[in-house]
Amino acid sequence: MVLRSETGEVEGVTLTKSICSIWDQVWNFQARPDDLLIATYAKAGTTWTQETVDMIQQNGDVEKCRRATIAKRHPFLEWFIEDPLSTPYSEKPVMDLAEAMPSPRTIKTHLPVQLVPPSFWKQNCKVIYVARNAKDNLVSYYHFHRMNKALPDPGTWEEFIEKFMTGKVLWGSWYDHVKGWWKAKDKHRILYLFYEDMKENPEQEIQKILKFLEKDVNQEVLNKIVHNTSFEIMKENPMANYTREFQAIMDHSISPFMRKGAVGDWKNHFTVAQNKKFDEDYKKKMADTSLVFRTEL
Ligand code: PPS
Repeated sequence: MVLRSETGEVEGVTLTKSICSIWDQVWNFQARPDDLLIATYAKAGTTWTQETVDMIQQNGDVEKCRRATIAKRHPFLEWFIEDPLSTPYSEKPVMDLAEAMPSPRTIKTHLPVQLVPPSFWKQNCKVIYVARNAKDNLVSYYHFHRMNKALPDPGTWEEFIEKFMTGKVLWGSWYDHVKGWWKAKDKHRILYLFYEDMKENPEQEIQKILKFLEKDVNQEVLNKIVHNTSFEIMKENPMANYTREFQAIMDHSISPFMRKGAVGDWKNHFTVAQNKKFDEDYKKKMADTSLVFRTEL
């Protein structure tokens, strides 16, 4: 039986107790110059971007991309992975895996920019950041908390909206996260992408990633990447849809990891009153940024 995680804080940012317990190790992680970091607020399109990047790195070879699950292909910096040698269920830091991995590595993180291990900046690593509009991000996060027992209990939908607005959720405030990374892109090698753009015009966004990674593919390969990173294909891909591992903690019958993959699903969740309150609060929290999101296409 897996218990829901307790939380702690690092510099005011809510993280799981487990992450807090290995924080020194996370902070001192040694990045390499050719590491690529994929950074997101949780549920903003991480897995989608990971699969896209891997398809690019493997030059569109689907079989190569299915060599391992997405969690094994790209270590999740601050997280834990099931220890296959242990019964009952136990976990070990993913970092152990990352450290043993040959270069070039692609690493996933949900850390806000100020908590990214300094070695990534020292090594001038490239980072792809993906942001998703707050309302869809919140809806996706709520359903993920319901199905993933490694996360704290979300409470009711109403309660979860409140937690999200106050930033008392894992990886902290969505508002600070997207704004912090937006600012950082002027100082570091960061490609800042939006989930909504990826949905509207995947080919165009893949082209941006190609350019950023200084890679080139022909039109046939590009078409293949667009096809294989579509929601419909990824939903059925066991190497990308999280059905191959974390079975003790993720219950896809409550809500699948690949849930809807849409822009605007928030409309099916927010009441008129909730929406009004959220918008008013949003305006205040986002008044100090030039960052603009689309909540529908
Ligand atoms: S995690 O756990 O933080 O790594 O989750 P993450 O991958 O960031 O986000 C999961 C949401 O992304 C949707 N998704 C996609 N949308 C469109 N196209 C593709 N290919 C795709 N792959 C994953 C996934 O369905 C989750 O969103 P929701 O809204 O819950 O469906």
